[in-house]
Amino acid sequence: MTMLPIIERAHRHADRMAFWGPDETHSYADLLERSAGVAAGLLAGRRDLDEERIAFLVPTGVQYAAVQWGVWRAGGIAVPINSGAAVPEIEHVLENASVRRVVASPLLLSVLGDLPAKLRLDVLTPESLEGDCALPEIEPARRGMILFTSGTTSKPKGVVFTHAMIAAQASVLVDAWRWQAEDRIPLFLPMHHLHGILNVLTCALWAGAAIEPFTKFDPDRICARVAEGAYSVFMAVPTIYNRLVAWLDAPENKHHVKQVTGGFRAMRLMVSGSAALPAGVHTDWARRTGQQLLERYGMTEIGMALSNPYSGERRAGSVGVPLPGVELQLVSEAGRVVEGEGTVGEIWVRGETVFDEYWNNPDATAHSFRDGWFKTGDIATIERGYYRIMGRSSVDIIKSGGYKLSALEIEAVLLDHPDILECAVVGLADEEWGERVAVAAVFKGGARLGLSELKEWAKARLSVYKLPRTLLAVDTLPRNAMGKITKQAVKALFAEER
Ligand code: MLC
Ligand code: AMP
Repeated sequence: MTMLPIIERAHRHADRMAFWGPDETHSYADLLERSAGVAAGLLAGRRDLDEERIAFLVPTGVQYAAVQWGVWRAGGIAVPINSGAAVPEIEHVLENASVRRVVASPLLLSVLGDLPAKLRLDVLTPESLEGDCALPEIEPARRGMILFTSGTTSKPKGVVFTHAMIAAQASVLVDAWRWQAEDRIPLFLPMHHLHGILNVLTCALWAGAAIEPFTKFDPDRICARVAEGAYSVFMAVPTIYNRLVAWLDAPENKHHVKQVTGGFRAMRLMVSGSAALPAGVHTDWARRTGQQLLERYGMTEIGMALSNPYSGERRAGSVGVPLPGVELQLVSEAGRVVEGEGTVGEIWVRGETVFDEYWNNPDATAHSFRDGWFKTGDIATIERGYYRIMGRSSVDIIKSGGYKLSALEIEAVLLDHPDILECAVVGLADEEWGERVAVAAVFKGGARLGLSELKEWAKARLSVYKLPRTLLAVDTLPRNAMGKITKQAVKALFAEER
């Protein structure tokens, strides 16, 4: 019988610990049993979910993994929901993926707002899903997960993961970064994006390692556990490394710094990714902890593509070389493959880790590929054998706190505000967040709206990380000869203001 590779591997690790926390631990056997129960509960007498999309809203931990695996084992497609999302954002996800059933922990149920009634959803709790039945065979080509990601279209698109893709992405990282069953890792990243779901959760469980779950990144709690030597591997976005540096510098923590830096020093591996790690943070972290952060580059659509080496030079400001099995080329604006060092080009990728389609969006899918290569929109060059990310081809994509945001999505929401006539959203460089969301707005009539008022209004429509952080009232927006708003000129307006 064909069994999903991660399930097959979990059987081999049955007695090992998969999750642990202050009050409870869960073995792989426990996870297998729970996920079989979830699968049986979802099947409810059917033989196979046949790629039914099951959305879920479950806090990080054994229950999250049990629901994800339960959906997989029943033949469904798992659609994780951002527990910090605004109701209209969740509505978009549920409608786009034609979701009819949502598994929600009672504590997170309120996040759905009025959607259960409005969309006639069947809402199930993880605890209610149990049973014992024969589970279907799942072929590698079967689709297993959809992650929604922003891009150059206004609304987020669903990246479809087949089981083959998930297996390829996990196995390449487990090998490259030498995951071992003895590894222990904290998981505090959001569980609706690739970094937390694949690089941490799936890789750890693939390797038979143990995870300590947290519902969010809390530096006090994490540093206390680091000081106790709880972890061997650590993965985070650059904003989190900034936060850790700030924590170590805070006068109130000065008596704990030695133990905490000692805990970091003792780790086997510390990784940074999802956004550019400033070279200064890399060197500062090495000075404080002796750890050379391993920076890598990836994307929801392609998994991890470039990585500094596990053994060998981990260079500050660089993202290393293609991971095994990843084919990568740099392509100039004229569409020619760039050869040699020092010339910039867009990163195009192909290979087993690369996705095939956006859910229910053949146009966006077709637009993203050329001759079988996925066009990432990221610009890079090669310097002394290592790739360096130089920026993005679209000014409408913003990376803030490791989240990818679409300026167009935020603009579309802000334009619904009764006082806003027109607006332009841009990302401004920010030491803490990488970039922060800034909006230049032309108000209607004599209206004058403050930033906090605008944020308060937008909160019901956008996740917290998409909210405007800077607001500039302007009389007109800068336009080119064709009448199109020029975002570079909008950025210049903010620079003048400072
Ligand atoms: C929150 N705040 C922001 C903000 N987000 N301010 C500016 N810009 C942002 N983006 C503000 C809030 O309004 C609040 O302000 C304060 O910060 C704390 O908010 P919070 O929600 O509690 O934030 P916090 O939990 O501290 O979150 C910071 C974070 C989080 C860095 C831990 O953003 C995070 O987990 N990011 C990781 C995202 C991720 O996993 N991306 C991977 C995508 S996959 P106030 O005034 O109310 O205090 C991918 C592929 C790959 O990229 O390669 O990995
Ligand atoms: P997402 O769409 O959320 O998966 O985000 C993927 C994007 O994050 C990529 O297209 C890059 O722009 C960015 N990214 C990921 N890792 C890095 C890195 N190490 N350096 C710079 N940008 C990165």
